[in-house]
Amino acid sequence: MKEQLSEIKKVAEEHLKKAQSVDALEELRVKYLGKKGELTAILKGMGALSAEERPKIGALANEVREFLSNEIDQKKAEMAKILRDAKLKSEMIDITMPGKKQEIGNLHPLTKVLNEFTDAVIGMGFQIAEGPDVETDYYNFEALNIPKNHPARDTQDSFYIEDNIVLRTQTSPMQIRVMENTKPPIRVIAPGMVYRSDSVDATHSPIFHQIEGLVVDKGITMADLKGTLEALIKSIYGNDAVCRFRPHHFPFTEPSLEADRQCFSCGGKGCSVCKGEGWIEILGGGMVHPKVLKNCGIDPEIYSGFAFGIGLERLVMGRYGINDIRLFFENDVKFLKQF
Ligand code: 2NL
Repeated sequence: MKEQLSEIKKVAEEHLKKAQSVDALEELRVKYLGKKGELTAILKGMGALSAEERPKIGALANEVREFLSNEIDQKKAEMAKILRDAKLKSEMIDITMPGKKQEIGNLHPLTKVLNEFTDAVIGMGFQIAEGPDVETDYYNFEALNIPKNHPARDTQDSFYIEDNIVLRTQTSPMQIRVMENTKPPIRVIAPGMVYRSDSVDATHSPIFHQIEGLVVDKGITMADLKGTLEALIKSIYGNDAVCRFRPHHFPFTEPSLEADRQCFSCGGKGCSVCKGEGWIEILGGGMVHPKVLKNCGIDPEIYSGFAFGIGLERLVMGRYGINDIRLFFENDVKFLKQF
């Protein structure tokens, strides 16, 4: 039995050396130390031994049992450590590596300047009004005192969806809706896309943006219009911007004006930027025509108002020295990234 025990120990040690996994070790534990294991079988057979031999063999068997049990535990722990180390190594993050740069986009130059503009007018007490791009003939033309034979009404100049339905050619229809629904005082800005049947070149696009302003209250005069416009022009172009007003004509305002800004490039002497004029036109405006007020249910004997309209693209072009309106709509990232 002694020989049997040392044989078991020897063979078990060989097996232990060859065991390559935690599972294989567990198998060995069952094989030798389990209920039906080889060592257990010997311990069970000890009844047949003499009283003299029994304690010796018993002690030896326990020694072998202890030895194998310890060996298996130790090897298991070693393997677990190797596995854990390998896992940690494979999951290691080098925190000294430089990070991946996130490409963050930026606002379109039109959006950027429009936001600046709306900030400025909100500071002056205006509210923002937005409305449909597809309008009826009434809101786009009739209510604004644009006569039936006016060239703007021609299908050559405006995009018609149906006889009576047109893509808005200005954002004034929105302001008509505001006047219909609001008792003065009114102070609104209507920014948005407008549509005109122009052929595309460096300064014309069939789609562009307009910002219109409208103020209606008791006692509003041309002086309010001029003061507001001058403050706006300075907030857009800076405090040293010089502007002038000229008489003009629009069907929806009377009297009407256009505002020019002294050429930033030549200071008024005349150059290629201002085409020799010394001045650059930036917006149009005037006192809301009494007929337009009446169309909206506002009594022109009690109330008066002013309105103005600015082309956003032209404003942004002047601001950044952009010489082609098409750049705004081509979505070339090389262009857009610069703002
Ligand atoms: C331009 C400049 C302008 C208006 C827009 C307006 C709106 C209402 C009533 C009266 Cl609801 N006027 N808007 C006035 C003057 C000029 O835009 O060059 N337009 C062709």
